[in-house]
Amino acid sequence: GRISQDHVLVSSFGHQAEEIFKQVNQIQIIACGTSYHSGLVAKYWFEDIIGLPCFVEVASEYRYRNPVVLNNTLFVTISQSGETADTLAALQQVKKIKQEKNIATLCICNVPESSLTRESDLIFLTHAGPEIGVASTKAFTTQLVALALLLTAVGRSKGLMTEKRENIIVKGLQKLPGLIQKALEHEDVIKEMAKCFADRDSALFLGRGTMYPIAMEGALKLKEISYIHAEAYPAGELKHGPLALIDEAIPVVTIAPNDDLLEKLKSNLQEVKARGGQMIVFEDEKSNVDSEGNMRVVKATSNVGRITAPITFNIPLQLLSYHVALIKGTDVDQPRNLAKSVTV
Ligand code: F1P
Repeated sequence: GRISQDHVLVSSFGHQAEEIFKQVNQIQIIACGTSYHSGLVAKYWFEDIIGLPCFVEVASEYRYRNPVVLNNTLFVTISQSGETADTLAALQQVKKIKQEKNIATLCICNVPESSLTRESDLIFLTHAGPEIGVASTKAFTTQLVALALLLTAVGRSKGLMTEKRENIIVKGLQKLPGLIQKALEHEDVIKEMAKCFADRDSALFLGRGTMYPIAMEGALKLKEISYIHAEAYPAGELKHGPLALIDEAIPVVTIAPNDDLLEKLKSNLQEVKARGGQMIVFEDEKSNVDSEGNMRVVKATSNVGRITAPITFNIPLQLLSYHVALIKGTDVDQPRNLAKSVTV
C-alpha cells in the first residue's frame, strides 16, 4: 500500500524529500564493502529505468581525492552501522560545498541513532534488525529494497515515472517475499555444492548487468567468511585477461537470469567450459543454461525482473559462502581481522 501512494512513499525519506528530489539532476552514492555493492546495483537501476545519471565510489578512495561534485547532486551514503569512518569522512567533505552547489545528503542506514543519520538531511532506515555477524547479509537485502524505493520516490518527484516503469519497480517489490522464499528452498543443493570449494584456494564469480555487482558481493562474502580468494568479473571482461586463470582447479560461479544479456552470457560460459573450468550456474527457471559436462546448474529463481533479480540471486550466493565456511570450520559470525564497524 505504501509503495502505491505517491506522497506517503516520498515523505518516508523525510519532510523536505519531495522538494529536494525535484531538484536532483544526478545521484552520487558513497559506501564501503557490501554497502558499496548495493550502491552499484542502484547505478544500473537509476540509469536504465529512469535515465538519471548515478555515480558510485568507495568512500575509502573518495575521501582522499578532490572529487568534482556537480550542482544539484543527491549525495547518498549507504551504511549498515552508520559509523564507518571512511563514509562519514566523505560526507563531511561534501558538506563543505553543500550550500554553494545545492547538494542534498541522504543516508540509507540500519542504525537510527548513528553518526551518519545525525549528519544527513534525509534519512531512510533499512529496519534489517540487528546484524549479529560481522559480514552484512540482511543489511544488503534491505539496502537494495531501500534503493528501489528511492528510485521510485525520485522518479515520481521528478515526473519521470511512466506506467511501465512503475510496474517494473512496484510489482517487482510486491513479488519479492515469495521469490526470496523460493530461493531459500535450494539450500540442500547449495550445501552439496559447497563441498567443491572447501579445498580450493580461489574462485571466480561472473555476472552481467546488475548481476556483476551481485557477483562482487558473492566474492566478498566468500573472502570474508571462508577466507578463499575470490574475484568477480563482468562476464564480457573474461576475454580481456581473466580467461588465463581458468583451469580444472578453479570453481566459476555464474548468475544467469533470463534477461536480454542471457545469450551473450551463455557464449561466455562456453569459453570457460572449453577450458575445463568447474562451473556452478545459478539460473532462472527459463534460462536453460546447458548443464552437461563440467556445468552444475541450479534453477534458483523463477521469472525475476530488473528489480527482483539482484535481490533474489544474492540469496544462493550468501548460502554458498555460509556452507563453505561451515565445512572449513571458520567462524561465520566473527571472521578474523574484521570489525563490525570500521571506525578508523
Ligand atoms: C561496511 C563494511 C561491511 C563489511 C564489514 C566491514 O560497513 O565494509 O560491508 O561486511 O562489516 O564494514 P557499513 O558501512 O555498511 O556499516
